[in-house]
Amino acid sequence: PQTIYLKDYTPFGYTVEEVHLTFDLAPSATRVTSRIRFAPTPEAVDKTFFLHGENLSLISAKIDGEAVKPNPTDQGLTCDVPNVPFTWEAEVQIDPAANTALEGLYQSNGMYCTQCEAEGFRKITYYPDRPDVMSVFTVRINGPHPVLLSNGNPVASGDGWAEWHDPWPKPAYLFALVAGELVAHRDTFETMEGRKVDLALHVRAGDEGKCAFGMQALKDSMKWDEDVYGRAYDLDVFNIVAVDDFNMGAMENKGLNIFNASAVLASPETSTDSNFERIEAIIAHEYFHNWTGNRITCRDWFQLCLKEGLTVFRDSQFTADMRSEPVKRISDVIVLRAHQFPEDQGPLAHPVRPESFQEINNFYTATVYEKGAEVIRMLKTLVGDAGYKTALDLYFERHDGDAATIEDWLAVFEEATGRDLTQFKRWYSQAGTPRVAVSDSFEDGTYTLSFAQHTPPSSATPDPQAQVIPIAVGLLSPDGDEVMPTQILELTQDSQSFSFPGLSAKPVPSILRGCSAPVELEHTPDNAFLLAHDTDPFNRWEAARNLAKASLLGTITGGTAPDGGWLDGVAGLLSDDTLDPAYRGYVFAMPGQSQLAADLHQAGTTPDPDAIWAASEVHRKALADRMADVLPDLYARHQVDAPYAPDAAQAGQRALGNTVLSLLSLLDGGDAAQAQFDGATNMTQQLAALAYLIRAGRGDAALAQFEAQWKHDRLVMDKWFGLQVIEADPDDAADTAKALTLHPDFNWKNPNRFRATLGTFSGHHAGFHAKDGSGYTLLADWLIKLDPVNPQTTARMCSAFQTWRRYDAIRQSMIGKELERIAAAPNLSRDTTEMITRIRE
Ligand code: HT7
Ligand code: ZN
Repeated sequence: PQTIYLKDYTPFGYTVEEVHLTFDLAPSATRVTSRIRFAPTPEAVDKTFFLHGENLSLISAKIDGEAVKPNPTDQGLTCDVPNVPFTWEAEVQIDPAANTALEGLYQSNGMYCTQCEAEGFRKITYYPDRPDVMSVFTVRINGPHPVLLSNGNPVASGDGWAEWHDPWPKPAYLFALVAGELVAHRDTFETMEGRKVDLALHVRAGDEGKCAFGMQALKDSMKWDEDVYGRAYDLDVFNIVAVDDFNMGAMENKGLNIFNASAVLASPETSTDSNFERIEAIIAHEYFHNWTGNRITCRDWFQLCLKEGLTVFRDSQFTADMRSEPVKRISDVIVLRAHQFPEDQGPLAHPVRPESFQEINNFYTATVYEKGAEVIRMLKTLVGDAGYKTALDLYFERHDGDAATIEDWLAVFEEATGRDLTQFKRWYSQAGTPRVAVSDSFEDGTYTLSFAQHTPPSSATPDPQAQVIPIAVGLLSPDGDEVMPTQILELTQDSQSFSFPGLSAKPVPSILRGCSAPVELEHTPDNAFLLAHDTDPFNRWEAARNLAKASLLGTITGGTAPDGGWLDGVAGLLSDDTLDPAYRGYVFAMPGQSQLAADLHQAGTTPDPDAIWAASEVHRKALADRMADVLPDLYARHQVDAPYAPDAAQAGQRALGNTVLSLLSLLDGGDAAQAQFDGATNMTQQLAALAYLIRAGRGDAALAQFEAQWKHDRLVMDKWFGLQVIEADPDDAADTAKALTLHPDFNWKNPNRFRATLGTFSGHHAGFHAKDGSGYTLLADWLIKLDPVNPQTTARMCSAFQTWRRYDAIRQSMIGKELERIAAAPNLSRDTTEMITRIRE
């Protein structure tokens, strides 16, 4: 496959003045007619008229009304064109019913929908399918469907047709079309500019009762973007459509967002509190793209973090404002460490702004999204809230309507704040997680903190240079008082020291408060002390986590019993009613098993998945035993009497109540869980109880009951599939997943169901890494089967193998063979070929 390089960027030699598209919908023979006005760019160096096109049957092509014969290439066509403005017309035929890859125009349950990011528009018609080509689209849809939608504002409609016009120039990846039998949940929003916007959430009949929360989240997002960023919505309508078959969470098409049904439909009976929170965040994320992504888009796909990193950062600010800032920060850091750190420390490492790719779909990664958001968070920390606001205002003012770059983005910060960001830019160009070693000394009342940074070299970045690392530090006196509130230290050199004079005793430092940079610390803090006294909620949680980790690693490598200090500290916090219940839920949560494997590997020990599993079980049981006396009362005190609401306060109560129930179940054989399952009136309670019943070895009846109750509901059944896999014992996990693939409702072409079963399985650390290699074979078998049908979802799931070099020689050899088998599959997609090649490197 061809490799595309950032350094080779050249602009397209033509501007696209306007685009008219007509769709005549038919499942296997949709006709797409395009009429596009092109004008040569006078200063263009490259005047090649190349239009992308894939899987299209060209029926006819004309220039200024005259038939032409374009030259086909392997990825589109070229054509001789005049050196003056001209009108290109083409008619193509496509086959949405056969489109199982879910890119371009496809069908889901009989409904037509599109997914064009990143390069799907070229499967709809011939076009310069690149984000720096922006144009105004008018779309006519002919089809016998009651609902016919496209981007922008409705122009006119009649029986069997509708016309839409989007006045905002946009790249083709933001194009969307939906046609089907859908019902709408409607509302309105008045913008700060006084514009009335008609909002609609279009869903399949039967799903109307699951729309209210998503609609409220949309209105909250619209208001928040006005209040916090001064950004108002800019069309008369905003449509969202829920689709069952979708490769990712959702897509921000201009004025017509398309959502995976799982990312928008919610009701208390069918959705957990976590589902509600995720839906609120995704709706906000897609809505925020209207400015960061749509009004200002990316010059090329190397700049993907320009819109994704910024939009993730914005959605995390929104969630922090709507819910709890510390809890949101903790959950973001857990995700960062679980997904981005392994990526940055393994064969798939790449900079936040990659410099080359073969298949861009493979670069919608935790690095581009989550590390991209962390980079913006650091930038805000460094320039301060006021500097950030000035820079963002300038960004929107200067680049509205542009296809911009990271250079443009950094330039507005430099101009707005006067800060030189040359060194900071390395966060965009260097791969790898910096490691920061900490040492300290105390002399004559002066405390000195010394840092040394080091980023392990990788093939993506063989010679990493020092980064600008903002380290948030506070100091506590030995009796637990804060003697220095949080200060930002800027580490810019390989090694650097910072002094704090005027102290009467050696303080206890609280370092990297709020996880102020996406780095790993090499440092042994006084965790028990910080757990008891730190004023920074993030570092207090971190202290609990460090204690848990140390205790677990002791059990795994030395067989030691769970640490009493950890048990006392966590037990104390769990019962401390002055703390937010949601926060206490996180303090209890133990590090994930693959995180422990990463820590062991980092420390030079080969991780043994079975030993990690066993140590985690021992620790859970030890905590349950330690708290046995207080658990029933704690459980009773964290039941919610009020009618269900998915808000942070109730969700926190339920989270803690369920955490307590998980411990109780280890003591009572699952009696309390059975009672909760039997009496549950919402999915959060029902699903948690079901999980603990499975763990207690008495889940069969409840699973059958759950299936009978929910077999009509696709999204709930995804939970049923996933839960059985994740709660299986390591020895049974592969067999459980395999048995589920034989279930009549295992529709493997539906990405949600495939991920619920095999994606969940690859996240079952000890099950996936079973000694006999059965987990590796199972996943490889299914990836080989899925690849010809849906390369994008297959390629994403290959990342389950990215950590393979951590494990023992026998496991590595088994994984190596499976990777080889996948690589040898006939006609393997470009997506999966690139992933497997990089993982094997
Ligand atoms: N911008 C979107 C990214 C995306 C995508 C979404 C759905 C299906 C396929 C996709 N490929 C890329 C989603 C987002 O980040 O907001
Ligand atoms: Zn996004």
